Amino acid sequence: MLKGTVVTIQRHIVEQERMFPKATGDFTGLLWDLTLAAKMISREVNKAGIVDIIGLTGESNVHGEAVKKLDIFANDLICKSMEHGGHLSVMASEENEDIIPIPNEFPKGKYVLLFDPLDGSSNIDANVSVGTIFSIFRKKTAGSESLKEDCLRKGVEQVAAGYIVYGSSTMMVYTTGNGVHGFTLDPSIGEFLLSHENIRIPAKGRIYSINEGNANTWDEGTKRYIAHLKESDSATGRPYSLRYIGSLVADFHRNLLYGGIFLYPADYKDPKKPKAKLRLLYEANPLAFIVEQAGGMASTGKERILDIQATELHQKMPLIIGSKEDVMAYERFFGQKQ
Ligand code: P6P
Repeated sequence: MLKGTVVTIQRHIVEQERMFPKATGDFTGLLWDLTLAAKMISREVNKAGIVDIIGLTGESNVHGEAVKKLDIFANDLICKSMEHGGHLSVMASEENEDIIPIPNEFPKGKYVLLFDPLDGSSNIDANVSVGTIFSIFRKKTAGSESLKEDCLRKGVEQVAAGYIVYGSSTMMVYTTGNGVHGFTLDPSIGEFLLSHENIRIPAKGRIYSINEGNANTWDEGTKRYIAHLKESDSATGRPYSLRYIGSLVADFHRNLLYGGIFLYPADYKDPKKPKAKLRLLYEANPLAFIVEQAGGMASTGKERILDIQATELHQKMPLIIGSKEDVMAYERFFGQKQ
């Protein structure tokens, strides 16, 4: 990239497309539509305190979680922004129990979009950063029908993934398999401008992110690993620092830039039936693609996230993600018995 020039995300996406001689511009159009939706969600999130869209809708989503108006707004906006472009054959969202077919009045395309429209939304009223997460596959079935089968994939098959974090500034971070690049929204011109080219996560961090309130539900290996982090580190003579916002995109984004490890292990209260919380398709997979492209690692504790074959839209998975040396250290502890 030319140094010192102003690069918009639109221009960056076109330059990424040029790396694929057979590219038809379809993929570029899809990402452009996503950036428009991101700008409109950012506008609403940033004025939520003013306009009466804070508060519960009185409804709940497929997971029984109370739904905030901004969740609904973000979900509807992404669907409406993406369904008519002719780039997609099917969508699936955290907010919708089943797949979101492309209406018959619109042309269908060859891509699949999976997304969490507003992750961390329970934090909205407290003005804590929230985020949108997206994962894109190429349709694998023949024909143009909207099929769930095209959504149930292995993370390694993703052609793009990214997130938008709505914080002190709005940033969009994405990968198409050629590194990870971050863009900061300049609201005065309504453009995402390249601010973090080719993000690399430090091999080892000094931050761990986990909900310590769940400590009694952890398996023995996780307990030992977290206790290990609280001892003085041989290299620095200091323990790790705990940083946990409770908003996945915000916690992940900080650790991507600074280094560190985010952990949401399964609940082992019933060792025969460990219970995970985070979703594979539109939380773990896209962030795993990003972190690996940035030189990091994403694991369940014993398996690479991107190798897991999805079997359900809202399938949950333990997520251990961040600096490679930290995730590898966790894997050495995980599974240790008494
Ligand atoms: P807990 C938000 O509800 C979310 O899905 C993620 O954004 C976040 O990392 C996690 O749940 C927080 O969960 O159980 O620590 O409140």
